[in-house]
Amino acid sequence: MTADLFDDQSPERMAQPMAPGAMLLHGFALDMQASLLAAFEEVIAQAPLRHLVTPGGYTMSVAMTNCGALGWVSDRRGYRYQETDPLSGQPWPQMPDAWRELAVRAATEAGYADFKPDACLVNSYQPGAKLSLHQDRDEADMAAPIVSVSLGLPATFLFGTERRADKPQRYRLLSGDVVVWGGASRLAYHGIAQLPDGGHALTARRRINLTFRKAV
Ligand code: MD3
Ligand code: FE
Repeated sequence: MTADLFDDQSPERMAQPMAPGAMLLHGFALDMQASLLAAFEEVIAQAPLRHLVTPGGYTMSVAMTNCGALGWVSDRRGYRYQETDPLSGQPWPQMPDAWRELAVRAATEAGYADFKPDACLVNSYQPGAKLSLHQDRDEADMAAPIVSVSLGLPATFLFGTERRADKPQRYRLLSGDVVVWGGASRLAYHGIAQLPDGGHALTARRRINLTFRKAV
């Protein structure tokens, strides 16, 4: 038994290819969870979590907010990125440096050099919340990947293909997992299955997901 068994080749820190262009970095953010969550509290103090309404008139079960130069919003008029929080009319909170640095490191690890995220969509799931299968196609530059960081309660991630009808694969995402989606996976349909009840030492009855994007 040697110490290097527990370095970055150990199962806890394994890089798992999910599909061409998509990489699951198990536990990549494990040792940063507490500081990431402290910054989360600062972000939501400035731009509170809220349940957006879809263009079709449904209220989303996932609560959302943003930080960075741009934020993703939905309302009866459509989906878009904008520079201000519609609740306050003010710019979104700054993206915490530690968040941006983590996202850039993960993108680099997955083979995407020079990732320059300008938006971070923050999703908060309580038990019962889900995110139906969808594509992320509101970003201008589809060459840039999306990086997601999972914190708190585990979730089942549904990962399909570019065709909505294809049956999605299921992956368990745990607190501290980071996923990078780009290339051939950038326009894959994906979603989160309804969150089961549970408790987590750091987030209680909640799953937080940070998604880093290059919106413009
Ligand atoms: C795969 N969020 O915010 S993150 C979203 O866990 C979103 O909150 C989910 O889907 C969550 O849009 C999943 C993972 C994710 C984000 C973007 C993707 C997966 C993706 C874009 C293309 C393919
Ligand atoms: Fe998405």
